[in-house]
Amino acid sequence: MRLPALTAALFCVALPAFAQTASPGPTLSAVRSRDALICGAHPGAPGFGVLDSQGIYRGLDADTCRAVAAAVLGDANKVRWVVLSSQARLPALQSGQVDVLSRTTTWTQTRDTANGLNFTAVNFYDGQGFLVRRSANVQRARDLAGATICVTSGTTNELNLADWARSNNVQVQPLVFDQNEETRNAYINGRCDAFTTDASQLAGIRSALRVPEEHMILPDIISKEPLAPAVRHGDDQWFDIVRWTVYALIEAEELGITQANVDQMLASPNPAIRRLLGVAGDHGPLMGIDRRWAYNAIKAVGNYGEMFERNLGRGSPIGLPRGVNDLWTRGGLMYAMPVR
Ligand SMILES: N[C@@H](CCC(=O)N[C@@H](CS)C(=O)NCC(=O)O)C(=O)O
Repeated sequence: MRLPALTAALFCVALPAFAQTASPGPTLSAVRSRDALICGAHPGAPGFGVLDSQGIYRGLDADTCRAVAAAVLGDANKVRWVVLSSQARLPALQSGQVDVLSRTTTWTQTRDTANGLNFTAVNFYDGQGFLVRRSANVQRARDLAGATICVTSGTTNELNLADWARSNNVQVQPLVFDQNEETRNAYINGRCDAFTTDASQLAGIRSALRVPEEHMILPDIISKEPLAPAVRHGDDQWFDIVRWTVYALIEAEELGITQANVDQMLASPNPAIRRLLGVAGDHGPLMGIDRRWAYNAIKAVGNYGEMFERNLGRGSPIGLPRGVNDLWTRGGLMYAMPVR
């Protein structure tokens, strides 16, 4: 051990970091040279990623990509959306067709290892549920014995349905479609008794049905679906950038930084706020990006709570409670690692 390191270890003091600026890795270089982020997006999941009536792509996943574009390029509008079906999404990321996949994708061990992906940070804790017609008089999932259940292929939902049926000794008939739109239409046209996917997507699908009140989501949640933006293996710097952008939005909520007050917050004496907003420290340059990375992201999309409320919360057509997606300080699971 060199002497300064030994002294530092003995006296337990932090050594200054010498390399203050990281050089750009392959994905960051590619994003910079094309001056746009390519984001793998959902064909249409209200609240997560869907075109609005003005043709603007909206949702929590959409805003996550905007935040990354703001952090990296200083402009949240520099995103190109590539719409991907459930089947196509992982190959599109693996092959480099997209820089990031922000599309209701569950973090599983197989995807994280064999499929060559890295999940950055959970932006929504979900779980699989069932949508049924009220007229069917089904109250609980176990009442679905003998039912035909619509499900989309290339999702975690197919295996979860089989696992649930097996472990609860319930016989069901899965009806599998490649495109979510087909699954939805099959449900609407009465070809199946229930539609199963992530419960929050079901809430979005329900809200967009002709008469939402005629349908209900059963109270049973049969799986854990931690949804996270993913990047491909092999570019640690890019992995860090996407991960820390998600953390920055969560940390901003915890620190009380909002889209509206972020400019005043630049003058805050709070060291954690100063570091996050790039007033102190080199936290952006340590990832090869601007020191105002988090400021730019928050200014563009707001903090995590604002993103949640706008896209999915009580005031939105989806109407979800924060639940487990609340901050850890309020009993939820949202816990950002510290920027320091
Ligand atoms: N979180 C689950 C499911 C997410 C998902 O992609 N759900 C389907 C069913 S709602 C979907 O969005 N499909 C769109 C499509 O393939 O058109 C996963 O990662 O597999």
